[in-house]
Amino acid sequence: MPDAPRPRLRQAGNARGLPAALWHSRLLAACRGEATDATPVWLMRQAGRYLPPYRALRSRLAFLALCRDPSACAEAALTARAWLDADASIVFSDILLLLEALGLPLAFAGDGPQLAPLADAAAVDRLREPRQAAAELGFVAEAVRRTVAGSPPHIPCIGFAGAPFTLAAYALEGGASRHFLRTKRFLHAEPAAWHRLCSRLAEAISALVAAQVDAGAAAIQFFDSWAGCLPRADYREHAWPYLADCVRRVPAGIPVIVFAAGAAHLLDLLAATGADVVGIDSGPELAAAWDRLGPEVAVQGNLDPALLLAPWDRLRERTRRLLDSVRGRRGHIANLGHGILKETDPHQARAWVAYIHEATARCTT
Ligand code: 1CP
Repeated sequence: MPDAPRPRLRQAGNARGLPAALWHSRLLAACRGEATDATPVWLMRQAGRYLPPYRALRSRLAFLALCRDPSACAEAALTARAWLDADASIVFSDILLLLEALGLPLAFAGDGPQLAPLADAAAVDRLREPRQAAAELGFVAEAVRRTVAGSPPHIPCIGFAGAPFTLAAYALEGGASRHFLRTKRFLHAEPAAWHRLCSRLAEAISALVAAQVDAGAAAIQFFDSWAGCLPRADYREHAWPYLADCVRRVPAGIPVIVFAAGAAHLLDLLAATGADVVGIDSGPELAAAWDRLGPEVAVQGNLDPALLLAPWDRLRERTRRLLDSVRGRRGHIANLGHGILKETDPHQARAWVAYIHEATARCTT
């Protein structure tokens, strides 16, 4: 049976003219729902604090300084990819840099980010012009360029951005939040300003994504990390349209992954954005979630990041169970259900990647 490419990509094919090694790489083939010689795997936040070389970089550079230094970013991304033998790198950056470029001062104090939050509806109109804001992040594109240049030919670099809802929520809350009360109050009380905010964000996000693709990013992931706080009806009305707009505006031929945390109630809406791949967090059983989405969409995930801290035998058994549950289907990208924890033993993370390759190795002819 011929492979049936996903709808977005079916129309586009290799519209970017990617080199054959990249186009047929495990990750991009899985995004198209094609058979692969082994299941592709990468880890969200794979270049993070669990890795000693990353901690060494961070002892020299503050987090934001690192983000603004393309050669350090490439070093972080490439070292992590090579250590893990992952099937993709992800550009080293952060979703919040775009908010800073839009005019909200950003700091990383202790563990979490802090932004000067938007005070009211009028503050939305004082944000900087979106395309200009994205253009200020030229160092992100340069980090992509250097990451691609340092990668083996069959390893795609994933570019990324925050989704409009999650960025709007950060802009309104000023940091992490438990109940997102400012966000919810704002979107219900000021629907017109909410619309202007999310439209502006979608514009800036799309420009940032286009710049990453021009620099060589071969796939794009949108992080809607906080989407799960919204009831389904509110997500559909106040968040989905802007994410769908971002997905639509990703240059043709580039696969799109959308990920939301705590969002089992939103998965079909995420797929309905037109994304090629839906990231599934650790909540739902992967096979059941995939059944709900249908075989036309690829899925990414969804091992609980805490399992990487478990004894190896337990981790292997749970991973085997996960892989067995979707064996025979095309388009699974192995990953965690959220970012890798800083407590993770890097040797165990690397053994996990090797185990996935070994347990799924198959003949494609
Ligand atoms: O101390 C440090 O070194 C900072 C830790 C760190 C890192 C490694 C932060 C702060 N950001 C990053 C890099 C990062 N952020 C990457 C690239 C690294 C990789 O994947 O290899 C990516 C894709 C992100 C995306 C990101 N940043 C998200 C979406 C993913 C998710 O976890 O849901 C979010 C929500 C952020 C905001 C952010 N930046 C950093 C932290 C600690 C947070 C989350 C804080 C919070 O919960 O509000």
